[in-house]
Amino acid sequence: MKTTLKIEGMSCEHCVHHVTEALKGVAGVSAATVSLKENSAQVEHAGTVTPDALKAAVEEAGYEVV
Ligand SMILES: [Cu+2]
Repeated sequence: MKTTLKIEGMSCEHCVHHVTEALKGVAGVSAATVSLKENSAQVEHAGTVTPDALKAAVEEAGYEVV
């Protein structure tokens, strides 16, 4: 499955890395591509992963999902 998240609060490549690692840390996530330019993340994941779990991971890393 693929989910696109809109993320607020990223300002540099360090943030991108932080968010990418947070998303990859969610069990069932196989890939995460984060764009600073578009303030978004494309996440590939198993059907067991809920959008709420992805949102929680991003928020735990200190960023906002909108
Ligand atoms: Cu940053």
